[in-house]
Order: sequence, then C-alpha cells, then structure tokens
Amino acid sequence: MNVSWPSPDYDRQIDLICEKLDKARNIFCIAHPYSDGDALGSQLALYHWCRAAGKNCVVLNFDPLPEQISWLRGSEVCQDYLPEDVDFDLAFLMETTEARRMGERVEFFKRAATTVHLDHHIGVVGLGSINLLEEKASSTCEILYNILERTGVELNRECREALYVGIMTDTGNFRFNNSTPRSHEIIARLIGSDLVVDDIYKLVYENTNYHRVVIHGTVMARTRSFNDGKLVASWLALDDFTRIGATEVDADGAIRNLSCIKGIEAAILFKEVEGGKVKISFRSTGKIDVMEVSRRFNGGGHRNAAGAQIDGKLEDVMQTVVAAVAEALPAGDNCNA
Ligand SMILES: [Mn+2]
Repeated sequence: MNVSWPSPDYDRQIDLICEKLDKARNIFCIAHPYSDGDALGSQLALYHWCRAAGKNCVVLNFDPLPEQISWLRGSEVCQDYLPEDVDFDLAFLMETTEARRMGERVEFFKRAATTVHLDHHIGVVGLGSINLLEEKASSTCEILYNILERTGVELNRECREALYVGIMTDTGNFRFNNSTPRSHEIIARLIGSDLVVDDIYKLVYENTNYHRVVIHGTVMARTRSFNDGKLVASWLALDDFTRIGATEVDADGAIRNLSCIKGIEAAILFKEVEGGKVKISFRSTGKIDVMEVSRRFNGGGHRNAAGAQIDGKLEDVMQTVVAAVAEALPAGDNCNA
C-alpha cells in the first residue's frame, strides 16, 4: 500500500523511520544507477544529517557523477564498497523506478538489519523492510525532508542544499505539475536565510561546456520540418562527434530544443553510433503515442517520450522513421509528407 502525506499511516511510517534513525549508529544509503539530482541529493542530505546527528553514514555510488550535481558538498565521500568490519543497523534505498535496474545494489541491502525504501515513482514495489512510497511527492528529497524535519536534529546548510537540488531538478526547476503547495512550503524552509538560489541554479543549469553547446547547435541548425510543421527532425552523424570533440552525453537533451517548437506534434532526433547503428529519440506533445511508433523499431518508452536503436544507414533510417511518425499523425495533419 502506498501512503500519502498527510495521513495517519504516513505519520506512523515516518515515526517508525525516525525511531530507527535515532537508534542507528551505522547507516548506508544507495540509489539507482546514474545519479540524478534527486537520487544523489537524497543520499547526501542523509549523509549531512548523519554527520550532524553523530552517526556514521556510507554513501554508496558506483557511477561517475554528472557535472551538474557533482559540486554538491559531500559528493567526494561517495564510495563503491561497504567496509566488511562494520555492522550496519540501517540502510536507505533512495528511489529505484524498477527493481531490475538495481542489479547488485539490492544485494547490499542484506548487510543492514533494517532497510528503508523511499520512492515517489508510480507503481513502485517496496524493496525495504520499511517502505515509504509516496506517488504524490515531487521527489524522494521531499519524502526525506518529511522524515528528517521530525528528527529534531537541525538541518544544516549542506543537508538543505542537497534536498533543495533534489526537489528543484525533479520538478524541472519548479515548473512541472509535481510542484505542489507542499513542495513549495518545503522549499521555503530549505532556503531559510542562507541558500543562494541563483548560484545553485547556475551550477545545475548553466554549467555546460563548449562541446555540448556546439553539438546542440548542430542539432538545431539541421532541424527539418515535415507535414506542415507538425513533425520536426534532426540528426547527428558519428563524424559530428569526432569533429566537435563531443561525446554522446554532450548530446543529451538536444531534442528538447526541437520539441518545444510551437505547433509541433512530434520531434525526432537521429544519432549515428558505432557499429552501423542509429539511435532514435522520439518526443510527442500529446496527440501521438510515440511509444507505439518506437515499438515498431524494437524500441520503447512512454507515450510522450520514447527511443529505439536500429541497424542501418543514417539516411535510410531517417526516411523510414520520419514516414512512420508522419503516418501516426492525427487525421488531417497527415499531408504533405
Ligand atoms: Mn526522483
């Protein structure tokens, strides 16, 4: 059962977790692969709380941290092992989305006497001995705040900053519908008198590099419009990455510049990758189910955002896929392909 804030059930779960936190001496935390602001933010917020409360906390993290969040204080303590000689009383799992994405991480859970799983994704199955799964929460950091504020330990600046970044990034800088009155209330308390929000914004959202700007610019400059502007597409060839000195990660998010064009129904970005393959990203503004289209190419995703990877020459793949998306356009929009 997923419990909602505020409710007696939710309150009881929080009290139980606070009790465990109070008694614990050795804690560790773990999150899903490839940290985002919410996953790392919740791990580090717990770490800073533990330091203030005089507890030992190991932050387990196995992947390189993205630059947008690696500046968070405490990120240097991330480690990829648990010391053998420590008995852990308590472990936290900060959001998973899917158990199968967790791999060996779930195995680590066996090392702690009590395990707490916090998550805000829809339809998550609790993996802990205590689960606080709250689909209405903006983020895992919001759920963690509800716990930490009740412990009576004052939340230091480092802890509040980590929680702030988690809520900020999971709400798309407070513009998605998960920015609720409750999340804004929490944000107000987190800011307090000492968080410098424009510095945090710059570190997270204006911390790009030259290669990323040029590769995104290349995608924008090549944008082509089909079906009276209902469909837009662009592409990157292997050559572009070499010439610009960019990596595939630098191209992340490039489709957003296409998908926010007024009046479009769908956007597609093609990326040529090693081994004669082409990666395809699809975005829909609502009318078309791009997951359906991506499935025809052995891909998957969600209704409004999907991906696929297929073998073939870039030009051929582009022609085939653009035609398939054009076909999926609502009747009346499908002309002039
Ligand atoms: Mn999250």
